[in-house]
Amino acid sequence: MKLYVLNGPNLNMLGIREPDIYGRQTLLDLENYVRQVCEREDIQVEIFQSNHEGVLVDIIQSALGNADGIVINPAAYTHTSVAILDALKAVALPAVEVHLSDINQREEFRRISYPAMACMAQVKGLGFAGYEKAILMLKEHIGQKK
Ligand code: CA2
Repeated sequence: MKLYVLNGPNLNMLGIREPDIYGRQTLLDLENYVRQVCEREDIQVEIFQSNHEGVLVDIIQSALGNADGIVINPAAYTHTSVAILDALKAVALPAVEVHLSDINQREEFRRISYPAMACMAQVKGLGFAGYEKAILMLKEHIGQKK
């Protein structure tokens, strides 16, 4: 089983700014956490971060034939990107959307998610543990289908 884990714009700033919302750990810490979870669960993983919508679309498209599922934190593109929604629909792989913060408890504009419309679940407000939850959900889902 192989998963793609994608992080969207500004998540490379983790641990550098806004620690009250996003904590003090860095993107590298998050990537190491995800690798550790996947190793424990015997899952292959490729991890990406981009600040560019088109690059995220390209990565999602490249998952077709290369991955069994996608964990995605589209960051701010969550609330704007029909392109990311369409890419997820196009590849039709099982996907779970993750947010470090609880987007329902923040500004009104963060309540809408376009990519979530193509995802089997949305996990929010659990910090790094949300990525573990998403990985385990996908493992169970994909395992059932194989
Ligand atoms: O809670 C999440 O994971 C978000 O996807 C994070 C996005 C935000 O736009 C979404 O509404 C919710 C923002 C990522 C920016 O991350 C930063 C980290 C440190 C400093 C500044 C930004």
